[in-house]
This record gives sequence, C-alpha cells and structure tokens, in this order.
Amino acid sequence: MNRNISVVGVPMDLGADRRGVDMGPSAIRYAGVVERLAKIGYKVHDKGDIIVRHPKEKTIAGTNLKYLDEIARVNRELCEAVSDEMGKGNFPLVIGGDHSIAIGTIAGVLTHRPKTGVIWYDAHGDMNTSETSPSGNIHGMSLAVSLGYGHESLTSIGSPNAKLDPEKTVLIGARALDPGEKEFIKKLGVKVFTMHEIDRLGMARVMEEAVKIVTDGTDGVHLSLDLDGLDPHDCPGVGTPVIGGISYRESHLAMEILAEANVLTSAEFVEVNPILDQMNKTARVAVALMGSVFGEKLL
Ligand code: 6HN
Ligand code: MN
Ligand code: MN
Ligand code: MN
Repeated sequence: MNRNISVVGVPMDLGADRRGVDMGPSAIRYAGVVERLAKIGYKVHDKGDIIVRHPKEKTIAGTNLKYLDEIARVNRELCEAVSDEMGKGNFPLVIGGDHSIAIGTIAGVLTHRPKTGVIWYDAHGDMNTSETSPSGNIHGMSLAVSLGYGHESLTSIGSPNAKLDPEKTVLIGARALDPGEKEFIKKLGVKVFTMHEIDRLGMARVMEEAVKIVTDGTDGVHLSLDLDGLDPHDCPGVGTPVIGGISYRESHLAMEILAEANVLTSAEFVEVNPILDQMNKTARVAVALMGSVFGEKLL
C-alpha cells in the first residue's frame, strides 16, 4: 500500500439535516487517527479541514434538497483537495462528516483513477434522487450522484462524465432501503450484500466476492465506510442508526481482508456523531478499523 496518507477532514452535517456529525473529524482525530497510522509505518499528513458554513436557509427555490448550495460548494472544494493529494502520489483518507461528502471524495478520486470500483459499507443505500428521497437529505443521495444520477449542481462536480460503474460498485451491510432505492439498485445492477447474505455466507466470503467485483477491470478501489453499517451496539454515535448491523469483529475481518488484497487506493470514514456517544466510542471504532484496513497486525 501507498506509504503516504493525506487525511482530509470535512466537518459537514448539512447533508444529514444538521445532526452533529460535523464534530466527526475532531472526534476521529481525538481518537488518534494520525498516531495510529504513523505507528504502523505510514507518513501521515493531516491536511486539516475543509471549511463548512452554516446557511440560514434550509432549502432554495425549486428543489426539496436541503442545503444544496453549500453542500455542492464544499464538495467541489473536497474534490479538488482529493485530486491534489492523489496528484502528489498520496493516499487520500477523508474523515467526516455526513455521507454527502462521498460526492466530492469520489469525484476527486475519479480525476486520477476513472475506473475506480467502490465498496459502500453502510446500513443504507444512499441511492435516492430528489424524486425518491423521503427526507430531502443529501447524505441519502451520494452514491446515486457518484453514479451520475441527481441534481446537476452535484453530478457536475469533478471531470465531466467521470462516474462510477454500477457493475463495479458493491454495497455491504444494507438493511434500510427506501422503495425508490430498491428499484434503482435492481435497475442499475449494483451488487448488494445485505445483512442476510452476511449472516448466510459469512463476512469472509462476502468480502472475497466483493473484492473480485471491484477489482475486475478497474484501476483503483475506494472504500466508503459509513459507521452506521456497524450495529448501533458497537457504533451508537451515528446520525441514522439501524439495528441488526455488522459487528465490530466482522468489520475488522472485512478490513483485514481488504488489507490482504492490497487493492485500496482511497478511503473515507463518515457519519461519526460524537454527541450520541459515550467516551468517543464510535470514533475509536473508526480508528481501530482504519488500523486494520491499513495493515495493522497483532503479531
Ligand atoms: N446515510 N434513506 C434515508 C434518506 O433520508 O434518504 C436515510 C439516508 C441515510 C444516509 O446514512 O449516509
Ligand atoms: Mn453543524
Ligand atoms: Mn451512508
Ligand atoms: Mn448510513
């Protein structure tokens, strides 16, 4: 794996309708992300945070998308930051922040690796558009946008026409999909390993199959890890918890299999909301999983 990691923080909560995940980057730094990765031999550059403003107006005329303008602006900046770091040969590690920031991260990644495959580790699909969204919250739309579907001011971020290939996109841990998302996932042919498949096949097999899909004919692999993919028992500090999730141990195994495959070229860890936590638990889980995915070993 690339030995140079650039950490970019995005203290965004507008995509989640302002629920406190803007404190996620601080919580993850406090949990020791830089030290943890430096200890296993990486050069870690903390690039600080992208600045997020808090607009007074929730919606703008003509759309039901909340905070669209500021979310689009932040994601444009994030796209540039990620693209710059990759241009310098560094591995971008984005810490959030609500999951709307995947729009900018992935757009930036695609400027260097236009055929990137994606592992989307999440309780949700994040496959809504303004037509199907029950909430108007953009964090429920980011994967759809990265695939090329959604509001123009979001889909236009990054290189024109650089979008994810649905057949090289894999969802892991899904258990809360809206009706429109289900239809869309089937229509596009996105592979989903729901909690049912994880229970039935086991995480090892699920990850082996996922790695096959995202590496087949691609030029990079991005991990988009929403901490709500894990069970709220292990990760209570998330904006939108859903019971019946992936365990802490299964998640470590998933990260270890990814590390062994040695295919990851970018990653983001999102939706940490320390307000809902005790002792910064969810951010500490996030940093522990980063340790595993970057190759930390017990012996
Ligand atoms: N996330 N599907 C719901 C919505 O409002 O669109 C929840 C989205 C959650 C998004 O957790 O990143
Ligand atoms: Mn805020
Ligand atoms: Mn998500
Ligand atoms: Mn989620």
